[in-house]
Amino acid sequence: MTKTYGERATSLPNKTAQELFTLMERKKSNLAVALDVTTKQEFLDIADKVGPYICCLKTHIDILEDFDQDLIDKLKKLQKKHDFIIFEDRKFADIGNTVKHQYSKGIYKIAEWADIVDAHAIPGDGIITGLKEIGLPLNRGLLLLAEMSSKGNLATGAYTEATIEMAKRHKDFVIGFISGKKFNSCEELIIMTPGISLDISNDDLGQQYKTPRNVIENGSDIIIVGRGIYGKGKDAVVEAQRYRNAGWEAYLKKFE
Ligand code: S5P
Repeated sequence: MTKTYGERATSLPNKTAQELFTLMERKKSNLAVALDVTTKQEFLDIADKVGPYICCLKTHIDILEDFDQDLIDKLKKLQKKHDFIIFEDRKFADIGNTVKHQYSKGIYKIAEWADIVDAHAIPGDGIITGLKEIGLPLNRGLLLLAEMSSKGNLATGAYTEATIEMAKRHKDFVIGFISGKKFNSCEELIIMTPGISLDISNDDLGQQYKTPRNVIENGSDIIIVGRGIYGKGKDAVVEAQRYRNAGWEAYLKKFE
């Protein structure tokens, strides 16, 4: 039988994962916004607008041209105001010792403010062990990229299978996957899916889009939407509501 987000929250070992599923149920939202803008002003403005409708704000902190500590302070205030999880989409991909530093040091100090980060499985288990040393004491969570949305990507077949096995060996810290579908052998893990649009099927740089309905039917838990919400000529509030409703209706359909 399909479990609700709230029911699943109680059985998850990781605190961030529990919090995420609890707040999804509370806010009735499975929408994550991918906030890929390059100035602080735009970033904070859109985050404040979409905040009421999202369960998660996904960042690429290194694309901001005027990044500073004030941005992080303001982001944390918005997180308190609107109640969402912060996911820094850093896509770590190096040996354990290097990713440990990338996660905790440098100018971004990601571990201090991001509840969730993600990593490629390509370096092997050491990448998880390294990130875990920093993240687990802070109750953070990690997603592995088991699949990608872009045309011609190599995260398929045996690579995807090996990524799933790697996640299963680190269930205290790995809370789920970036992928387009649920995997049978680990149904409790969270599936977050990018490449979502209600209007178009691709961009001109290899991105491929599916609808919220498509991916939630395939077992996705959270839809990640970027330009569909704040792209040129869009009203971010209107679009956030539209995607939030589409995501939530697709989720409710599973119980009919
Ligand atoms: O396979 C992937 C994985 C990720 S995390 N494909 C993706 O598009 N992403 C991210 O999702 C990407 O980095 C971007 O931040 C977001 C999609 O943005 P959109 O504007 O195409 O919706």
